[in-house]
Amino acid sequence: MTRIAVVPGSFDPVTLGHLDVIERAANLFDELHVLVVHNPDKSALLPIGQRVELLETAIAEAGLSRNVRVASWSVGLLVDYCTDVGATVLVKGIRSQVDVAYETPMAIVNRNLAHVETVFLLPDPAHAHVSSSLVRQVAALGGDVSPYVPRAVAEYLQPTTSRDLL
Ligand code: COD
Repeated sequence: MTRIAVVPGSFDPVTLGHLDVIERAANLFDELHVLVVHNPDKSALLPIGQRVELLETAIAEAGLSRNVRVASWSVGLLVDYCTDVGATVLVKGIRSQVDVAYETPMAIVNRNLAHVETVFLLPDPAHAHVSSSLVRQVAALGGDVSPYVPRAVAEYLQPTTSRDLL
């Protein structure tokens, strides 16, 4: 049986923390779908299409394209996407008790709705403090985001700075 999992997120933008979770999940499952979902609780920086493009580039550059694909989802429940593609597992990264409190009710509801299990992965300590909101804030204030994001994201957010480093 092919084990298919989904890593959902806002990915606004994708960070090295996300990429670490994607890489480790790709080693656990036969097929991994990285799904860009609009989170109505957050104000967006990048359009969904741009987030997908940056994820595709970052995943290709990390050598993960063999069993990882990127998609977006804007209609209906997250578990509807899982059912559509035959995925039985959602993978989420857990950085803190705040993430546990946010993710636990969703994990229970998703199991009740569609028998989709949620697997929590602990972060690499090197990236545990990284979040998209931190990256958006550093970028907005003119700081260097390259320690926190894949190359393509740094170049997209700060093209001049990235060129200067070459
Ligand atoms: N290290 C490890 N993991 C990380 C890191 C890091 N540095 N940064 C982020 N993560 C994890 C997050 O904990 C999360 O699991 C994932 O990566 C994505 O993070 P974000 O910030 O890009 O995305 P979120 O938190 O805004 O998630 C958006 C979702 C839409 C995925 C979420 O809100 C969700 O699951 N919604 C459910 C929609 C639904 O169907 N609801 C009804 C039933 S519950």
